[in-house]
Parts: sequence; structure tokens; C-alpha cells
Amino acid sequence: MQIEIDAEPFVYRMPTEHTALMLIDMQRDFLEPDGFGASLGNDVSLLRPAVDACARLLALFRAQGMPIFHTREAHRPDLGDCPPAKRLRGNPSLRIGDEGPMGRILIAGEEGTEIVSECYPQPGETVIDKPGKGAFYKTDLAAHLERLGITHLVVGGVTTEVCVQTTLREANDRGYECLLVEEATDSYFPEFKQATLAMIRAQGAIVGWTASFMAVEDGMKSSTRI
Ligand code: TIU
Repeated sequence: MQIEIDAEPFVYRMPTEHTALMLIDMQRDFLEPDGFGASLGNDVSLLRPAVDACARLLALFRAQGMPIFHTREAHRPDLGDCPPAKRLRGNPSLRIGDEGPMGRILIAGEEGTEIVSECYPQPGETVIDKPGKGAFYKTDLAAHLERLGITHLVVGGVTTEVCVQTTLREANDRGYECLLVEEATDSYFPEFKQATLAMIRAQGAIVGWTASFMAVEDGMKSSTRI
């Protein structure tokens, strides 16, 4: 079934059997105090609104039985997949791999690397650990999407201009039709969020579409009434 979502810069036509929800990096390390985001000097409370919206998106897609992907920015314990250029850049209070209050920063299996409880994956949902900002880089995401026949991605997560935008651009280059849900993404820099939303949908959806949560909900609920 094809549904229509009132999106910008124009309507987003979503074939439900070829669409997946993808939530990017809704991890404690970015969303809670004492994690990686805070170690970089950020106010993590700025990302809280996205948690609620992502949880509501999850409920919507789960109710329809549609495929759901979660990503985590997570490195191997030996840091073999973390280039020194990434680990050593800047002057964070804790670097990737350092022991923090929630375990080793951004290391697979550690508490801080886990997805927050509100958005925690359920059985049957796919979790992709990625060493980069983009979810396609050095992951098997593309193979999963191809196997399921996915052509359309509805996206939320953090942070808007870093991992979310990188993933949207990677997906766009691979031919996916992407919709970013406005309330379901946040940045440590609110002006960067707004700029990213604007640049994604500019030039006739040069990277993709944006829509409010309500527009997505209205579109999906209208489909269930048909
Ligand atoms: N620092 C920042 O804004 N983001 C990241 O480091 N990773 C993600 O966006 N997931």
C-alpha cells in the first residue's frame, strides 16, 4: 500500500511494504550525562525531546509490523576499527575506549553504548553497530535493506548534523528515498538542527524530505482505515 505523508518540500509517497524505520544512535553515551556527548563538552539535555518522539515512532511502526533498524556508534574493544584520527582528535574529557562512569566510551557491550530504555530494540528488530558516523560505512546495513526490498527510510535519531545527516546522505547516494522526522532528531546545537533540516529538503529534496511526527502519524493511521 502506498500512503502519502504531508512533508516538505512536497508530499512523501511511502510504499509501506518497502519502508523501514531507522533510528540512529539513540544511545546512553549521547543522551545521558557522563557519556561521550558530555565528554565533548555538550549539554546532553538538548537531545531529550528526540527520545519521546523516537519512542512514538517505534510504537507506530511496531503496530504496523514494519521493519525497524537501530544503529549504535560502537567500536570493538581492541579499537581496531577506530582510526587514531577519530580517537585522538580534540580534547574530550574522555576519549573513545576510555573507562567512564557507564563503562568504556563507545565500546560494544558497555552500558553507555546501549540504546536508551525508551527506544530499546525488541526481538526481530535489527541492530547495526557502526564505527563511523554513517550507518553504511563498514556495516552490513545495505545487505539487510536489499534482502528486505527496502527502498524508503523513515529516519530519526541523534545528532542531526553528525550521524543522522551523514547516514541520510549515504542512503540518498545509494538510491533510498529518505524522510527525516523533525521532532525525532536533535542536535547539541539547535541552530545546526534547523540548518540540517533546511539543507536536506532544499533544492527539491536534494537529500530527502522532512515532516512532523503528526504528519507521519496521520499518514500511517489513514492507511489503516482504507
Ligand atoms: N558529537 C556528535 O554530535 N555526534 C556524534 O559523535 N555521533 C553521532 O551523532 N551519533
